[in-house]
Amino acid sequence: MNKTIVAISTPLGSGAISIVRMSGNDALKIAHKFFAPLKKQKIVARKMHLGKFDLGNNFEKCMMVYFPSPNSYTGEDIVEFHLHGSTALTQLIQTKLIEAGAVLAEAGEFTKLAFLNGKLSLDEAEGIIDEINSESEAELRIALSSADGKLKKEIKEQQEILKNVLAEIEVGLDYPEETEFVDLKNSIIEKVSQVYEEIDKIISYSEQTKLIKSGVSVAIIGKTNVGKSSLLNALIGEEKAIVTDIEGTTRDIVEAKIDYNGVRFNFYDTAGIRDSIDAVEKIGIEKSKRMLDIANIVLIVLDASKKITKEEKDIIEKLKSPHIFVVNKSDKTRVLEKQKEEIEVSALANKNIDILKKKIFEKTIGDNINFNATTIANERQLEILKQAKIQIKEAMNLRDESIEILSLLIKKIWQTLGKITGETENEDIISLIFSRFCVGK
Ligand SMILES: Nc1nc2c(ncn2[C@@H]2O[C@H](COP(=O)(O)OP(=O)(O)OP(=O)(O)O)[C@@H](O)[C@H]2O)c(=O)[nH]1
Ligand SMILES: [Mg+2]
Repeated sequence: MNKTIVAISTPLGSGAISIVRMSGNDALKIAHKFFAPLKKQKIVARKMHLGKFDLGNNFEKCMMVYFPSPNSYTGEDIVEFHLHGSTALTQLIQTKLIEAGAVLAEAGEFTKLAFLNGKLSLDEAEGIIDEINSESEAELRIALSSADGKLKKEIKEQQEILKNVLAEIEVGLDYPEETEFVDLKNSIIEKVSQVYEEIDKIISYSEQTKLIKSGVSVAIIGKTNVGKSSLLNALIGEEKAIVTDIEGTTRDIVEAKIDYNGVRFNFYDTAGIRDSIDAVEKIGIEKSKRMLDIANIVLIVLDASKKITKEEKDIIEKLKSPHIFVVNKSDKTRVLEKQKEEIEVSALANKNIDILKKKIFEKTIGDNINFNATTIANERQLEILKQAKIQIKEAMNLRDESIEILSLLIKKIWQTLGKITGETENEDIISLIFSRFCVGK
């Protein structure tokens, strides 16, 4: 039996308006139990009706709109109530609708229905999730290009190439006496290599995209008192971290974010590294060392007025992530030895901070962002593409195998790619994807 679902589709809290939405066969019938247009006119499709919602003892004056199937977001009948923005009111109305037969929607259920009814492809749906969750401008632009179904189109093209290859093989096997198998194999492998190139390109753009979406994490590491906290404050243009001339001022990680060229950068100011006997400071120093491995880039802060120490050399040796040497306190007389690819700054005098930001951008994101490239919506899709890439590589090395084995592998690649367009995907994964939505979307 087809159920009618209901949810509050706007964030909870007070605001100008809130929307409660129903989708399903009974949406209009349930709506009629409570809502009557002020002028008693008939409900017309896709038109806002001003009316009264019967709450039992009193009425809520609100707007109602009806989208009949199939021309709605979910493809089913949809009714929306546009109410005054109050949590108590929207919850009361939702309860009334449930009492009258609607069922509370699960997270992402509206968009899941849209997918199941052919209104959206899987990657368009995932793009919508990201759009809702995006925090920076770059993130939003990527989500929009994905919501546009660009990735799906691109992957479909590749699937099409593979399908044609499979057809070619079929014909070859049906007419073996007329087929030159060596030529056939060469031609297959050439086409599969083209698919490889395409997938590889998408993967490398996606790695950039991933960084943009998660935000770039930048760890500020160094000895005590070199000016790490001062540098954090200069980078974000705000006095967020405590600065003193006492060694060991920062004990825990101080986090701050900025938007630079449309990308989110998360800075982590850490406890200065030294041999400390203080138990709390020791924990902080352990955290700092861990940041060395997990950050996308590390700023190694050194004091221009002092010679490099053994502790600092030890930190530098352990570095795995990309890094930049930041020589701070450049307003003082230089004593420090020259470092590789260093940037001289003065956190105190705000000198060269912009140059440092630019350098961080270049070393993590690259020269520029390719917004028009086909991008990947999320980790799941990226994993699928990487899996497909391995399978294609395998196929390309199968020159000596029989054509039947090659054909089996190409079918497998085709199915792997189908997990992105949703064509070969199973129920479980689809449910998992839609559970990432909030209820009401
Ligand atoms: N002359 C000069 N002094 C600076 C500069 N940057 C920071 N300082 C001073 O250096 C001292 C230490 O600065 P902090 O930013 O607290 O240093 P930190 O590395 O965070 O220190 P810990 O948290 O103790 O590890 C303070 O007195 C700052 O005013 C600079 O560019 N030039
Ligand atoms: Mg500090």
